[in-house]
Amino acid sequence: MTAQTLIDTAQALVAGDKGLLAMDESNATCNKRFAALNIPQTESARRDWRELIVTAPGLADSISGAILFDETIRQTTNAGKPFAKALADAGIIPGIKVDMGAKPLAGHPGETVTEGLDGLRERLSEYVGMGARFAKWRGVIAIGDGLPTRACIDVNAHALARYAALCQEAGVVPIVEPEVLMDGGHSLARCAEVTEEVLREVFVQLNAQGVLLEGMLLKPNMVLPGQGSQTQDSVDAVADATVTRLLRTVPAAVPGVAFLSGGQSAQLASARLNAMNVKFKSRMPWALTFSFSRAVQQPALDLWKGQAANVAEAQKALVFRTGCNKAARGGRYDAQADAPR
Ligand code: 5MM
Repeated sequence: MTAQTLIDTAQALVAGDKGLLAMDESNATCNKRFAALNIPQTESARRDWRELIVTAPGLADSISGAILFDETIRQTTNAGKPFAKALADAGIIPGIKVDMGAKPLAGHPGETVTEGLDGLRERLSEYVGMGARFAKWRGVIAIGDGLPTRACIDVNAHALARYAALCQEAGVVPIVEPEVLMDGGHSLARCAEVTEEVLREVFVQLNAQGVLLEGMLLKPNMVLPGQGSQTQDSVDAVADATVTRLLRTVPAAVPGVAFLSGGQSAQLASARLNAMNVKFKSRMPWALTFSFSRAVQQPALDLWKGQAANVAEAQKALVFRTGCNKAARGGRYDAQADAPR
């Protein structure tokens, strides 16, 4: 596998004002979202939901790649076509979440380290055989009293870099996702400080492991005040803080930065992405796009409710949201025309 293959895939994932669709919820997370809407928490219901997404008419107009979960990449449409093939046939690059989840970090209460490096080389080879061309691994950093610790930042950055190197060895573009959580009452400034420290360490480790920066994508959090903070800063303040920290830490060789949504409302996530692209387009060396899960899926899930009769309406809502984010990437999102926040 040549470096050029990695570069070509990474470029294709950020081409044409499109973004990525994160549909890689583990069964536990997917079931939690279903339970809130009284949708049965079964493999069959999860398959139905993923079929609704993958077959949504027009999805490929705004989505370049979709991240699947292990269960999903082994499932098929009702017509018997593997989901990865259905995506590829629609012009969407199939990807796969390969981490095995964030587990308690020994000796560090309230912190986690993401596991899944053991056997990853073999798993990547199997996923490549199923059509995956890119992958994702999420490290989780919490802000709190005395948190995050350096130990937590270091182990998660190290694991992200080892994962990324293994992906590139397999010809798979790694999406490197260090998520600083928005849980808590911290300020925007504190999130900015932690996000910068985390990103700095992630790129130290990526360089130490020899990861080809041109053949990867970064999936960070936006810099936000904690959900419980009294002060909820303006869209412009979030845009300024986020891009300032990214410009300080993310090398220009990285082709794209694709945000996670992290629990923001669908409309705020779009408005903030739009503001960044409006204000900073000429200063950013990388494409600035989206890799949202909740901020694109939730409105559609609320409409679907597990009912076949609601599929078409839910698909429209999903494609409407991905379209809003495509517009935001191009700095053309019309917040007034979108639903109230
Ligand atoms: C889809 O959720 C992913 C994590 O799932 P698990 O916790 O079940 O393993 C997550 O990595 C997601 O891809 C990103 O955080 C983006 O999702 P949001 O909802 O933050 O945009």
